[in-house]
Amino acid sequence: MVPNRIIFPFGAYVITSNDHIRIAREACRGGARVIQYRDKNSSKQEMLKIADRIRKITKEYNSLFIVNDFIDIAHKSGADGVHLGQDDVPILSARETTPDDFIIGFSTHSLEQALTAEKEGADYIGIGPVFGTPTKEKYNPIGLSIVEEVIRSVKIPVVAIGGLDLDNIAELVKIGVQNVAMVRAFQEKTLEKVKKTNFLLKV
Ligand code: 3NM
Repeated sequence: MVPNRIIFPFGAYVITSNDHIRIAREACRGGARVIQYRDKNSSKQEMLKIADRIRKITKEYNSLFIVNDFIDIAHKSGADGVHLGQDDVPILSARETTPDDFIIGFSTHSLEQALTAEKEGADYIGIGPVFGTPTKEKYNPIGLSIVEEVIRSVKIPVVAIGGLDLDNIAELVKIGVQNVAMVRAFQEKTLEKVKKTNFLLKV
């Protein structure tokens, strides 16, 4: 079930890296409806400070704010939800400890995982990596046909991720993709790239 408060389609789903606050601000200005704070380097204390600031920015622009991996940081900063991976807390356990309207997104890498995540109550799923990416090196690319199959097989929003850039969005649009998450592509010229992405996705 898609909660009423999920703004769908997302279009450009912006994942922050390094310069989190600037990216979040520019992304919101450019019209991004979802910002995910993904931070593999900072301490929990630093993360909370950054998350608080991103929360304020996203509120101003009425964009959703999702924290990667950490339910506690999401809670404390008042984020709209969390994004979990296959090795994180299972969806069912996360549901037990979070409010009903808390958004739980889940990373999937196959049709089977996508169907399971939907059954277990994920609000949306990530599917990927579509193409090879240094940002998530250990995963093999799944290719466009699996993404297409997943889009046809689940009812919840599907966010394509991994190795995506403005150059390959047209290929994704052809197979029905409405949401793309990107890390590297949004690091520079964030505002401009968010606008272009949403234009290409027609959202
Ligand atoms: N998750 P870039 S791929 C964070 O397949 C992440 O679940 C993936 O980075 C998944 O846009 C990925 O730089 C990395 O390729 C995406």
